Amino acid sequence: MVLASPKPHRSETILVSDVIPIIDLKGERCEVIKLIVKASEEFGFFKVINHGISDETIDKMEEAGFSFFAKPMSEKKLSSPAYGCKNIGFNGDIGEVEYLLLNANSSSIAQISKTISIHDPHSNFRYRVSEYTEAVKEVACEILELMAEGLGVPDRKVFSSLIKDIDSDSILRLNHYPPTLVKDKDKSHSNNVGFGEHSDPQILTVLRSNDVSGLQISLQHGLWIPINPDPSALCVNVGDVLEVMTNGRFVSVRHRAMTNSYKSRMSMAYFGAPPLNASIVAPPVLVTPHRPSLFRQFTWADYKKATYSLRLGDTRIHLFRAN
Ligand code: GA4
Repeated sequence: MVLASPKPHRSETILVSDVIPIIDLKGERCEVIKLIVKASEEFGFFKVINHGISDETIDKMEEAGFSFFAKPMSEKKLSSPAYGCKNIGFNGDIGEVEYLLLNANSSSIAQISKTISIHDPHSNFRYRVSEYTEAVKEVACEILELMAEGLGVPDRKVFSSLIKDIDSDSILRLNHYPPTLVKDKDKSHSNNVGFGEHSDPQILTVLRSNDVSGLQISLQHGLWIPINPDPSALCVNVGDVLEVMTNGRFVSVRHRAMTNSYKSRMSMAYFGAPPLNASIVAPPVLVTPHRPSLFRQFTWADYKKATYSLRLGDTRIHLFRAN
C-alpha cells in the first residue's frame, strides 16, 4: 500500500496498489473459501475472476446499455421511473449519473424491457437483461454458498436461497457516468462525484464496469481506495443485510463512484436482496455467548423502508441494533 501522505485527512484519496484481493473462482476450493471470508471480514469487498459469465453475455448487455443511454433524453424519459438522471432516491441526493433501475425478477424485467424494446425493437433489451441477470445471480449464489461454508454454517444455502426465491427483491442497475470535463476552468471540479458515498442495503452486490476508473471504497479512518477497473473481473461487496446475517463478521463496505473527465463509465450492478417479507436474522451458529446477537430481528421490508426514508450517505444499520 502506498499512501500519498503519511497522515491523510478524512476523505483524501490514497494511492494503493494490490491491497484488494482478486480471487480466482476456479482456484482450489478451500483456498477460495478462505480468501472470500478474509476479504469479507477485512474489507467487505473483493474482485473475482474466472467467474464463468461469458464475454458475450457481458458485452451484449453493455452494448444494450450504451445504446439506451445514447438515445435523446425525451426518449429515455419514456422509461421513467426506471430511468433516472442525476436524482438518486427521493430525498434530494444528486450525482453526475444517469441510470436504469430494474427489478431483477422475471416479470418486472419483462415489463420495463418491453417499454424499452417498443422504442428500439432491435436492441433486444429484454433478452439481454434477463440473460445477464440470470448469469450474475448464479455467481452471487455461488459466492454466498462459499461464504456460508467458510463461516461453518450447516445450511450452505442460508444466504443464497433468499436471492434465489421467486419473490426476491433483487435489482439490476445500469449506471452511466458521462465524461465531466468542463472547458471553462472556473467551472471544472476535478473530483466530480458520480454516485456519493453509501453502503448497499441488500445482501450482496456484484458489479461489472467497463475499462474506466471511478469506483472507490472507504476503509477505516475515511481513506478512499480507488479500485482499478478490470472489465474481465466482477467486483463483489457485502451489503448491510449480510453484515446483519453474519452477526457483524462481514462488513458492509462504504463506497462511491467518481466520474472521469474524458471517458464514459458504465457499471452494471446486481443487488441480491431477500423477498420483502423475509426475516433477517443470523443463523444460530453465528450467535454464541461470546458473540451475542448484535441486531434485533426485522424484515427486509422494514429495512428497505428505513433506507428510503434516509439520505444516500446515512448509515441505517445501527437503527436495527439489539437493545
Ligand atoms: C444504494 C444501492 C442501490 O443503488 C439502490 C440505491 C437506492 C436508489 O438509488 O434508489 C438508494 C440508495 C441505494 C441507498 C439510500 C436510498 C436508496 C437511494 C437512496 C438515497 C438501488 C439501493 O437499494 O439503495
